[in-house]
Amino acid sequence: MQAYPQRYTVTAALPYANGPVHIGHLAGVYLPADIYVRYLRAAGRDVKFICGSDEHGVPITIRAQKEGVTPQQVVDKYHAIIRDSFVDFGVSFDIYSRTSSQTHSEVASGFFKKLYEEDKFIEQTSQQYYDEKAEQFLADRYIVGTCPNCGNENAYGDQCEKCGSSLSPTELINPRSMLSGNQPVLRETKHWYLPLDQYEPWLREWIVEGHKADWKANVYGQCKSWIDQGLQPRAVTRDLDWGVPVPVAGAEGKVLYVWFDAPIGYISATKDLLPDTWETYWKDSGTKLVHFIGKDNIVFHCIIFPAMLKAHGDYILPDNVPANEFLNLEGDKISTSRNWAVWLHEYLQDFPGKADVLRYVLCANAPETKDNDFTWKDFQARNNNELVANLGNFVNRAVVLTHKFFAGKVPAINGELQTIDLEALAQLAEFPQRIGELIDNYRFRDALNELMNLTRVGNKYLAETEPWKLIKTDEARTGTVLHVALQIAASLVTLMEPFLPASAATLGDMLRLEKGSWQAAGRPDALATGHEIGAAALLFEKIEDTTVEAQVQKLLDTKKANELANAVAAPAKEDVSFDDFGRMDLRVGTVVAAEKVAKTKKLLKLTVDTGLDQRTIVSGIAEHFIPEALVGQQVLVLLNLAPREIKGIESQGMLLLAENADGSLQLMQPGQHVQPGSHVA
Ligand code: B3M
Ligand code: ZN
Repeated sequence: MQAYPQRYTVTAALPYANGPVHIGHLAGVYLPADIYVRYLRAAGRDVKFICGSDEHGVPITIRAQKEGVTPQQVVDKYHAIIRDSFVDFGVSFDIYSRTSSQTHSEVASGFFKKLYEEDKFIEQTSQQYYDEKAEQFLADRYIVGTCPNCGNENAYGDQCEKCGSSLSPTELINPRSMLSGNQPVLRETKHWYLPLDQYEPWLREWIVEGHKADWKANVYGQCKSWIDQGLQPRAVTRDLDWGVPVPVAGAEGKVLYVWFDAPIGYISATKDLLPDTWETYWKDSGTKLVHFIGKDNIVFHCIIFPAMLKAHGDYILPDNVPANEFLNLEGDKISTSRNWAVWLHEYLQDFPGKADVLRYVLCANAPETKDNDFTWKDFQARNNNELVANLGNFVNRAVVLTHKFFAGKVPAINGELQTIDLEALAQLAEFPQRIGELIDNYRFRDALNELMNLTRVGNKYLAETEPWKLIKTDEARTGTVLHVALQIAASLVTLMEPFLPASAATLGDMLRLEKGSWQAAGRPDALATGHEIGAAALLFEKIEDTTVEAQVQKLLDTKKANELANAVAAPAKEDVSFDDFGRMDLRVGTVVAAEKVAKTKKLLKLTVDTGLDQRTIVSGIAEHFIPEALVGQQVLVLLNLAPREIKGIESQGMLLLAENADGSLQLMQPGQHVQPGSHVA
């Protein structure tokens, strides 16, 4: 028997409460964490699953400014949306707390104070960017400029999102303030720094020597390269008015850096959950601490937070940090600002009751070792070919046939089991351990694939024994077959649950079976002979082409909206004199007739009442306007454009139109009815 830790503390990155959560968050962090925890619980281990909203820091205050509300209103709004999404997707936290809580402020403050009193920080006055107009120091994301490494003009003061390099504000070329757009000036300010350089030898030993074998290659690799580059002291305070105040005299107007306070949020949330026993989950060496995060958070969880814990001295260190890579969406990086995402709350509006389908697809295609792509085609294919045709089909056949041939009661085994039965049961017996080991090793995709292999075993067994035919010749043997098939189905109630909790519960109802322990899941006697099962229900249903096409269209619309929003206006033309302009005779006219010009795609022939006359104007707008709809419309006309012949028609003027970046056209019209012939100037 393998020795397991006495208990587990499992954390999932605290999402910033500055926006809803999307499929990238779920695939990268919350789903693997939830699968892990649900499995541990089923295996009878003592585990606490901790999360909450990260409600401090510049991402929140910037959002507040954008929405014109207070930071508190921002976090209240998004905390609720995020919390509900997690509930809806079955992410089974033991607590979902928030860093604006009283407990958190006490714990974070106390943590800082202890380090401060024990002289673990360096105090340093330095020059930092200050916005004179906004009268504020510019922390992190309040400052943007050109990345010195890749030339990205919109790099942040702490990080370039294009090339991923970590920056300090003074490295930016042409820095500008996010508040006023002005060029900031340097001013002196005092801050406290965690001297990471002093922890370098220890970190090297702990990570490079200690965790080379058991941490994921992507995580280990990032840590090693950080350490190899040499660690610098890192400021843990900021000049901001939103956050946990620095609990030291002379630090007015300063708060803890969000990346100092947020990971302590794991501790304070545990304290909220277990006011009396939280310390065992953080200080007892029998506890295994595991952080689930996305790859952009690796340095904070593997280097900075461990150094903080080490400096404090009372705490255990993470045993593992199984960070995932990124999930892309239809070939493009998921982006909140570009609205290039599938938002969890919106998904459930479009696919009510189908949280498990998304869980399945995101786990089957999880970015465990490299960035991966989510596409709606793949979503549909996995649902239809794997969930419906494999898992759902197996369960459905076993349950429906039991109702049909044996009045919904588990039939007895009649006579000796045959080789084919024994083989199926022997295979069944191996799955719990096989799937469990993969989950224990953070290999969730492989674990899910094994679960599907078990349903393949079930389907193959039914395909080979053909109970639907066998019943005509041998009812007793048919009973044996369905008995065996039902045992496989019964094991799924437990083995599916970490991945597909809602469907596992539905299957449990169908079989009238409570989920059991992980270890017992492969046994051949989960359902006793004579046990009456419940009605068959559909676990999964086919997703049609039109449904996924609508989702793809939604993304295309987003792309188009982004292009329009980002379109740059064409450069200005050369100056013209007032006299030149004055020579143009611009008038208001009314369209009195309109028709397509025969044998052309683009041309319309319009008759316009100009107040002086009724004249013909040929205009290349046939792809944008229906002729009938133009009749009666007022338009602006350049009257004295020299007449020219177009397709044999003399055009005597020109209509004024505005052209959008996407090429669509809009008539220029007076806001109210104007007498035809009125001058425009
Ligand atoms: N809120 C960053 C993020 O959402 C941050 C994680 C904190 S975990 C302590 O990516
Ligand atoms: Zn860059």
